Formats: sequence, structure tokens, C-alpha cells
Amino acid sequence: MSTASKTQAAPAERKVIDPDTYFDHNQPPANLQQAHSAVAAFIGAQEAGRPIVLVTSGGTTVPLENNTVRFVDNFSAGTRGSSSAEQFLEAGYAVVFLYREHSLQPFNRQYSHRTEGLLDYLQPDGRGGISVRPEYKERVLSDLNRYEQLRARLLKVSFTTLADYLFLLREISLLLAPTGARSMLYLAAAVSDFFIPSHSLAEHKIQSAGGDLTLHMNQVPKFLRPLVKVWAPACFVVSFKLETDPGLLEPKARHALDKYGHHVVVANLLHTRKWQVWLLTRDADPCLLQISQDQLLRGHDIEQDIVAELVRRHKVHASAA
Ligand code: PAZ
Repeated sequence: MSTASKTQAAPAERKVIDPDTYFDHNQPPANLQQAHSAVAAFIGAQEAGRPIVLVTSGGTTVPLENNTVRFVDNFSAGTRGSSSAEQFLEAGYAVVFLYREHSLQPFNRQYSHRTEGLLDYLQPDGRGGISVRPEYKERVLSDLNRYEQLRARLLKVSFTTLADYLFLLREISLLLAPTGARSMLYLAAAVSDFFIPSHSLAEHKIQSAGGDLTLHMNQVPKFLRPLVKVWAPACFVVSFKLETDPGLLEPKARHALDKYGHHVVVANLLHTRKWQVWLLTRDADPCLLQISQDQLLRGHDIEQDIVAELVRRHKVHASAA
């Protein structure tokens, strides 16, 4: 069989597999055991009653080859997740931050993925050491103090592929389950809806000598269902819904709420996501959260408003449990 044809499955093979079958047929990430131990120890170290949140952030990749040279990526810089993690820390939460490797991270996000790199903030101090350039000093010191104060309540775990993400999501959800309503799952990562099953993956780099490449991708099983019903049934679950067609946003968000029975969907449109989102629940009208362009320019992140509102709702949920 040629490499190119190995990446294609005949339409007749196409079916939606269930989550258990997915885990049976895909490889767990190399950091799964280490993440299990670190998250278990982190949860165990939190003082009684401290709320805990799992924040997922960044996009998953879907490899086209086992020895991966090419992959399909999902859009997300990790701004939403990393900024939200900061807000949860400020609100007193312990945060497990499950993020796409090399995407934005809490606090450090202000100093990466910009025109300036680390070295642009620094200068030799003339005595063989380094110092922060005077024009950045105030900002760096304030961010550093904030980070130093809060970082003990932050645990970071990274993923790259869809499979990494799903294995880690299941593992961390199962570890959080015994903490019940005290924990929130805040699923802001952009997760692929399609993947190439491992048995159809090319082993080596797909060669161009064979001409055009046609990809056939299967639908990813809906993991929110077991997450809500089986993995972490007592936790407060918030999912995100991203659309580009405004007409689809509310119906799709409502459909997710009805289908999975979780607590909140945060709905956003690609081009307005930094200043406008809607919080949807089963029994109320959508709650619009919006900031002005002026607020945005002055450094107000909409995540401050999203997290404040969710913290309020989580408290209600936890006290009713
Ligand atoms: O990471 P970012 O700030 O660039 O984008 C955030 C987002 C749009 C990925 C997030 O708000 C979101 O909607 N996540 C879920 C995407 C989905 O529907 O799969």
C-alpha cells in the first residue's frame, strides 16, 4: 500500500467510535504517569476547602504521520486559558493548567510571542551581571511580584496532540472527581473534531511523489459526555464553544448544554472573542459579557469578567452541593 493511500480510509469504514474505544486504540502521552503523580500531589497539598480549577488552554494537533512531520492544528494562542488561569489564582483557586506546549502561559504570556524577546528586556549591568532595562522595570517588577505571590498554587501540564490532551484530560478529571463540587473544569482548549485513526496513519513522512494528497478524517468521540457523567460527575463543568457563523453560535451552545448536561457554555465568535462572550445555562437567557475597545486598549482582559462571573456561580453550586 502506498503511503498516501494509507492516510485515506474508505468512506464505508467511517463511523463514530466511543470514547473507550478511542483510548483502547491510541497511545497515551509520555508524560501521563508523571502528570498523574504531580496532579495527585498538588491536589493533596491544597488546604481543605480551597477551590481547585482545571484550565485547559491552546489547540490540539492531529498528526498525519506516526513519525510526525506534518499535522493539522486547531486555532488558539492560549490567551483565554492563560489569562483565565491568572484570574482564578487571584480569586484564591489552586489551578491545574493543561496547556499546549509553546502556547501562552500565565504571567509569562506578557513576555512571549511578541516582537520583543527576553533579551530585549535585559541589559548588562556593567559588573558582570544583568539588570532589567529602566523602561521595563516597573512593569516587570509588578508582574514578577504577582507571579511570585501566586505560583505555588499553579501546576502546569503540557500536551501537543489530540491524544495527549484526551488522555491527560481523563486522568486529571478522575483525580479531581473526589473533590466534588469544590472543583471546576474550565475547558477553553480548542480541541480537534476530526482525527486520523492510528491504524490509518502513515508510518513515515508522506511523500509528494504520489501527487495530490486526500485526507480522510474520522469524527472525534464526544468526550464531554463521559467527563460529565462518569469521570467527574460532581464537579462544576464549563465548556467553550467557538464559531465563525453568528447564526450557529447559540443553537450549538444550547445543543451542547442539552446533550451533555453540564453547567455553563461560554460561547464566542472568532473575530470578537476578545471583547464579547455569552454565558449560557439551561434555565436562563444568555448572559452577555462585553468590554469596550477602550478597556481592551487599557489592558483590561475580558477573562477578568468571565472568571468573576463563573467564580460567583461556582460558589452557588458548591454551597448547594
Ligand atoms: O486561545 P485564544 O484566546 O486565542 O482563543 C480562545 C478560544 C477561542 C480557543 C476559546 O475561547 C474557545 O472558544 N475554545 C473552545 C473552542 C472550540 O469550540 O473547540
